[in-house]
Amino acid sequence: MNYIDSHTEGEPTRVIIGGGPDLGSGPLRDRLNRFREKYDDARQFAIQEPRGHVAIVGALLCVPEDPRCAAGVIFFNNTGYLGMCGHGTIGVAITLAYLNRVELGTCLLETPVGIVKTTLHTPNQVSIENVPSYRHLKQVSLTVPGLGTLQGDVAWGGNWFFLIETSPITITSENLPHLIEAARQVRKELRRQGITGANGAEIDHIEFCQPSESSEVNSRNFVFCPGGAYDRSPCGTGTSAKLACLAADGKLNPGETWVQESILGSRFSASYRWDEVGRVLPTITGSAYLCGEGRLIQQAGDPFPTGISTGGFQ
Ligand code: PYC
Repeated sequence: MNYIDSHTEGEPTRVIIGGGPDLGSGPLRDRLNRFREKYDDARQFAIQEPRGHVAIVGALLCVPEDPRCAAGVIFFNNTGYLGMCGHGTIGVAITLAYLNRVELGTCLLETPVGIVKTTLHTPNQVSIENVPSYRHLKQVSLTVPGLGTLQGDVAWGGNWFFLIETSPITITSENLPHLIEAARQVRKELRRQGITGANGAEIDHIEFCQPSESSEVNSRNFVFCPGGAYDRSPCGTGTSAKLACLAADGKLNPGETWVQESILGSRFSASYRWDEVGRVLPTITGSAYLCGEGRLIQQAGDPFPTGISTGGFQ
């Protein structure tokens, strides 16, 4: 399996450019289901230790169904599949440019949850116009053992998020173990109390926010991902969900810039426009850098042919 690695504002993406499963044709959502049902070994092989690690998001390039798109892409991680991935889309865009499959300027990418417009400003800096995003539930009260009662919004930004405006724990790298544990407890309580996204969808990403120390930044976040990793970047889909909440509260106007900082201090700048049915169309700008290229192999007799599962880490 051939891959190219990059990181977007610190968050890794592994683009599978050859030797991945052949998922056939048809809507990407169906191909994602085929990936999950028939070829999950390939996901594990590409992402799990020792070939990968918990923080990598994989991106399988596919032939798009819509001929306007430069590529189709299915995102996955150490425990499963993602509808969309903002940092990953930025990583895919710079990888396609490196492969000379796209030029600087605008191109479309097809994902299982819709078409995403990407604009390569330079070989490293990319804007993406994400799928329509919206707030589903406002200020849900959630009592979490050890943390008390927290208020959070449920919003869609290409994945489902529970967003807590005032983080229960200060967002610093030193506090990572506490932040991870707190987010895990929040997710557990959401599941236990049956709080979901639309149509019963599981809320699998938790986002804590707090003001930034920098006057150029609007907010700092910590995002806990489904497989137990935290996002090193400010999270593209998480920033989209955040914009949807700000827009719904009238706290950010269309076209105004919102600078979102990650726990590492890396930044996305973001803005939105309304779509025709009152959802926000977020544009997220960030930078990605290539950091590896290679071939994953499996030797006969390997006792861990598809790697080591970190599923229990949740
Ligand atoms: O950037 O959307 C994102 C993302 C989702 C999970 C990790 N990164």
